[in-house]
Amino acid sequence: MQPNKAQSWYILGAGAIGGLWAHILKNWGFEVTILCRNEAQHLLLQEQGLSVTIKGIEQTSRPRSLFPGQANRQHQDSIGNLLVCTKTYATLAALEPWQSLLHPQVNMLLLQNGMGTAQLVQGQYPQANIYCATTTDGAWRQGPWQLTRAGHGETFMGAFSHHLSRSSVAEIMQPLLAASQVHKHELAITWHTDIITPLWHKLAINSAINGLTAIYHLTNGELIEHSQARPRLEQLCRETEDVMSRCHITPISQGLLKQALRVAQQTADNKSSTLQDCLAGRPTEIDAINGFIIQQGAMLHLPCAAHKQLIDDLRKQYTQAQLLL
Ligand code: KPL
Repeated sequence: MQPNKAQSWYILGAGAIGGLWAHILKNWGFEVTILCRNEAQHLLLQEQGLSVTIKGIEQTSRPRSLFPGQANRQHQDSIGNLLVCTKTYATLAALEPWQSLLHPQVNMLLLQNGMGTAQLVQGQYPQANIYCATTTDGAWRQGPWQLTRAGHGETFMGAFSHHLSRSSVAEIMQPLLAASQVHKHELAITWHTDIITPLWHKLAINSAINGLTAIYHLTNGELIEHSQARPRLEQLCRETEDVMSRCHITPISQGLLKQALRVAQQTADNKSSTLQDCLAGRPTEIDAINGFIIQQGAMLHLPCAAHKQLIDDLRKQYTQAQLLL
């Protein structure tokens, strides 16, 4: 039997986007529980609440939270619906402490950058009902449990697991989608019957922008005219489009290069998430972005030289930075 408490959501990886969803879902009347990494995080959240600044106005919500190994966990219901917003590379490790609480047929909604993680999660949790989402919403963390909403975009979600129907809206997602219909201005979520297409399109744009901004230390806008980065961006776009077409992915309207430049322009003052990761000394998600394209290309005997060079350059730079610390 599938868990059906559609009004109750657990959130793993409550950083900027996960925190934003926790706050909004709580305001919409859902029962929200944040899965914290440790007791200190949990205590801080319970003490100060989750503060979100939207259009200059700060609001605080008070979602429930849990931390691994909590004494009263045996009285805890199993986790039926889980929104996962962790960094891609940290997903399996982040799920691990909660494994015993996950309902075998847990509904997992992965809202993350890049691609490839859903396959890994499905491998580890074969009975899980996996859904994926991709968003153009923006948010950033000001501090622990404090975040600011940046851009207002749109979110597509759809079924990933082979055993799920893609065409009809999953019953479990109906309350979420219905609430979003009413509060579109807060979070605009739409069901997509072929989620792989928007996931690929977002990945393609990120693969053109993110790594290069980190290598040359540029804001997204500075990338557009940069004498060294721009030709590399164009080559990345050509290679990605080759892979996409051989994988039978619907092409991006007006072409990837035009779209990537448009997004770079629209987010001109942003530091990409990859540059932010590099500056903070965190691992990047580049393996789930450019690495995924290289992997798909390899299966089709496409070399993806520009993507490989990008990962090499980033790795060298990142390792050097680590050595200098
Ligand atoms: O999604 C992004 C990211 O930084 O990961 C872009 C679209 C490049 C905006 O910064």
